[in-house]
Amino acid sequence: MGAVCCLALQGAYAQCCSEKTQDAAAKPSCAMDAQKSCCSPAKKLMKRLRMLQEKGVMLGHQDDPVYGTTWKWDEGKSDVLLTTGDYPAVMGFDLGKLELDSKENLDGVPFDRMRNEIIAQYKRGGIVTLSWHPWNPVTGENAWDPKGDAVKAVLEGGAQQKKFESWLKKVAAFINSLQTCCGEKVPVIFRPWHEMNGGWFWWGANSCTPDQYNMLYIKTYVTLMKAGCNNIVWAWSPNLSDQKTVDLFLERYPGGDFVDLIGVDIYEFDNNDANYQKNLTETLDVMKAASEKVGKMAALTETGCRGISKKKDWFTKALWPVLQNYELSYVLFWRNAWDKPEEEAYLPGVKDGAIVKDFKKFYQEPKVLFAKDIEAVKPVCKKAEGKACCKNK
Ligand code: BMA
Repeated sequence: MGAVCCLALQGAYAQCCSEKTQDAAAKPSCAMDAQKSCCSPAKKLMKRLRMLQEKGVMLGHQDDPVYGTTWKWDEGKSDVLLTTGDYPAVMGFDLGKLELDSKENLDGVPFDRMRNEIIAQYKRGGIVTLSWHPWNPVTGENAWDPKGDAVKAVLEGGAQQKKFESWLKKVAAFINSLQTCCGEKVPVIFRPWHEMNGGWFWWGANSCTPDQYNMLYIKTYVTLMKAGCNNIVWAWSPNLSDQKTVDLFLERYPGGDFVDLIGVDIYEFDNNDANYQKNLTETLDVMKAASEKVGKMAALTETGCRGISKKKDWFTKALWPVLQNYELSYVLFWRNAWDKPEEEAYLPGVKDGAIVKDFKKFYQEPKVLFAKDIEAVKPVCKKAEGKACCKNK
């Protein structure tokens, strides 16, 4: 990072993101809650994530309660619930198109419905993670348009700076709006600017320098924290890479002040279980070393096997033998896409044959956690224990 910009951003962070300012900015409408909580919702979630990792790895699913490959928008439905009788411990949702004032995200999920599902997941004791595939602010195409030097354009002095700042405000407003009916803020794991080491997104490695990328991430952090988002656990996750070294893994790491959890995205697209296991092992080894180096928790932030409905025992024979060797916070399976069921479905639907049985077996693994396994695991966060409960962050 250019030293001046970095210092300027870190200075802005120091000025506006102290614990005091964050708590003041939160303004919970329920005075009782404000008094009771010694920590921000984000800090409580961090503490909870650490407790949960002692128990095992949480299973997550993108867009779980809003659609599957054979259904969409039904209330109370979920492929994971249908196959196992429980909801996933972690649910993922994507904010793409929020920046355009759309009522629905890029996959057709209405933002009002998303908010309700996030709150419902929180109330059942589950955890939520948010990703964001914003449109290219220069070309007006979607996130997968790497053209236009768009990162430079949104940074200080760039032609799209003002527009981009208004986008960040919309994201902040949505995240701040995640509150229960008594004004308790729902914490979320926010994972912006993911897969930055690939070349497919406008924030990807072919479209900006590491310094520019870091400034993008930090600008996002500072703007959202300034806007009072004290309910964000910040996640950062590159994609599987051919070059598996700790230094390359961390090449675009924005720094420990801005990141709480690191992750990686790894898929099996080629129906080659052995290759997936090799990639998974080698990359999780690198991530483990990276997480020790930077002192952050780690997660498998996206995964899945394309064509899962035709597999027999992928969860227990391909994934678990590798995954069980690592200490991870969660593993998030990507969406069972209603709009492209052949291409994208990563957890079984209820009628999917042999793999349903295998997924049920996976569900029985004591170290694989679903919603009911985690609901009771919550940090005690009384005022008197303020220091103790906040000290880990
Ligand atoms: C991608 C694909 C897209 C989708 C996007 C955001 O990986 O699943 O079809 O639009 O995620 O959910």
